[in-house]
Amino acid sequence: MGLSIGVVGATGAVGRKVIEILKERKVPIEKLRVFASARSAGEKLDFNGQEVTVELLTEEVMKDKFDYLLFSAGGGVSEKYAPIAAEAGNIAIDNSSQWRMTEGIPLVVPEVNPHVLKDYRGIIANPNCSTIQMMVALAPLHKRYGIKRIVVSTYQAVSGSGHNAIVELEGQMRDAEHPNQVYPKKIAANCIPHIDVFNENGFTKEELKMVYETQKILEDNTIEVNATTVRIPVFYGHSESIYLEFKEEPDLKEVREILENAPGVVVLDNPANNEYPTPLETANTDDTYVGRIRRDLYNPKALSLWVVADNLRKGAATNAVQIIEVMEAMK
Ligand code: A2P
Ligand code: 11C
Repeated sequence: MGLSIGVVGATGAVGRKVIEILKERKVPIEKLRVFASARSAGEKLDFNGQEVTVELLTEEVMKDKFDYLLFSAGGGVSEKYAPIAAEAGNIAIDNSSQWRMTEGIPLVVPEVNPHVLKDYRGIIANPNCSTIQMMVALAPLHKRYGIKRIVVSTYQAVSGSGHNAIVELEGQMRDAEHPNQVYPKKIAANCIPHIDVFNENGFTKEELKMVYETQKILEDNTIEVNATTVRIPVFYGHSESIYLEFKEEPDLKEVREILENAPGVVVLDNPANNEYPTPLETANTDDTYVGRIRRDLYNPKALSLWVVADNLRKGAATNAVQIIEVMEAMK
């Protein structure tokens, strides 16, 4: 028997990717239902060559029986509907930030902490895209050397802000006068050090997500994270410049070996041949790419890395679909 799966926010940038990846990874689906707002209810989406009609999201439909519901319709929708789905006995995998830091709700990167899913039902949180790729790359190094401090700057694609942001960048690339509605400033030919809202401590919510989600996933609240998150005029793929201080001195050769053997990681690091990951070259794949691996000039216990992944795939949809795969494998 196949699975009964529902996608909430199915017409959005992540929702569409979820449907694509369910098909690509051959998740055994018996019934797929797709939900969105009144704006697009009634529209047809393609799944495996079959038309699926977008249904209006209501409290009642969330009480139907699903093996998995995948939410990517924003925090407000997840706040209201994921508990209704969970209460009805469904597993709700939520892509928003709504439930990530709630105690008792697992925050999962399947390559890193699948153990928290054992015997669990209810709401499961998918981490923020910038956190996911950082965890895939850093968790194996943390295991070996113990991370003390992370200083990270991100270079994030506009697709992280949803479909309207993709349209905004396209518009401004054609016509510099195209107005900015999603971002506070023009994004074409620019970079904006402002993702999500500012907190009173001067960090943005996106930056604080990277701090607290990292500590929750690695189960270590002593890890210090300092993040600066920046939007750049790239469509798909987030990049991160990461400086890491360890408790133990890392061996550079061993670091490469650990990363080469880490699940979900591809090392692309041969500067002499201009080999390092870029978002344009790695987008549309599910791996997390690591390059520019180098020791700090002053601190022998510190390294720098460059990490790139497709934010809609590994950073969102693929990670959510992998959670289904891991849970099915645990049955
Ligand atoms: P809709 O197409 O009906 O607006 P994105 O992040 O790319 O902007 O996509 C957001 C997704 O979330 C879309 O599928 C959108 O549906 C859906 N969505 C937004 N608000 C609601 C809501 N109140 N109820 C159901 N779906 C919603
Ligand atoms: C971005 N990281 O690129 C955001 C998108 O908490 O899931 C995802 C926001 C979140 O803008």
